[in-house]
Amino acid sequence: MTRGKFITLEGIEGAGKSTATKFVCAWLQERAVVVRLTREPGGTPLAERVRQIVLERGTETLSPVTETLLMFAARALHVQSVILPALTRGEWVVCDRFTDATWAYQGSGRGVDAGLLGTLAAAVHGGLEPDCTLLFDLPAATGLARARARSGSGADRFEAETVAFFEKVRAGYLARARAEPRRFRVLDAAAPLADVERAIGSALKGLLSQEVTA
Ligand code: Z5A
Repeated sequence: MTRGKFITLEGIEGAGKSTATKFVCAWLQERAVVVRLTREPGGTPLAERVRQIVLERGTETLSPVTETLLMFAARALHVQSVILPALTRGEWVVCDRFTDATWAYQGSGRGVDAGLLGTLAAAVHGGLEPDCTLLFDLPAATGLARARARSGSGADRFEAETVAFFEKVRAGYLARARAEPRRFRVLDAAAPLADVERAIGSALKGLLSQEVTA
């Protein structure tokens, strides 16, 4: 059995990932690919509970390191019980965020030490990296305006952050994309949806043809 492909979608708040995941899954299913759609933080019942903890605006402050540990705790559950089993069965896993989000948000955004992030990533999913990462790139002000128009006053802990914070996160993502150009496909997420979907289709075509020629 050939291992499935692991596709991740990344970007700042309001970049359009959730909208795009539906398009990605439909595009693959039309070509007879068995797809498992999932997300981070979350993807298992326990990891979804961790998600609630990191998103809610509670009375207790989460330090950047605590936030990082919670992201990796959720990821450890998710990798072991959802992602690896699905890939081994030959399914393609489409995941709304993965470890690049931790590098961008906790690393570039919050200033968590890169050595710690590398150690945790190796311990939690050493040997597993996405085959393709679609990075939805757009100015932070545009993404935040979209997200806030949708959420109204119910903003979560991240939606409540400043434009300056999200610009740091965006810069972190772009630096990762520059460092790994073969894995990343950077998409102009400020473009009209039809253009974004065309660019996604072109990235997926490339991935599917690798599968056929492998
Ligand atoms: N987080 C972290 O810090 N560290 C980690 O390791 C991980 C996550 C894994 C998860 O919250 C938070 O966890 C996340 C980072 C942090 N917070 N932030 N920021 P989430 O999943 O609730 O938040 P999100 O991932 O940012 O989702 P989102 O706000 O729903 O954004 P989105 O999925 O990218 O956008 P969308 O919902 O598809 O689109 C937003 C709106 O824009 C919507 O009304 C669309 O109809 C519209 N849209 C989409 N595309 C377009 C185009 N092309 N043109 C115009 N309008 C568009």
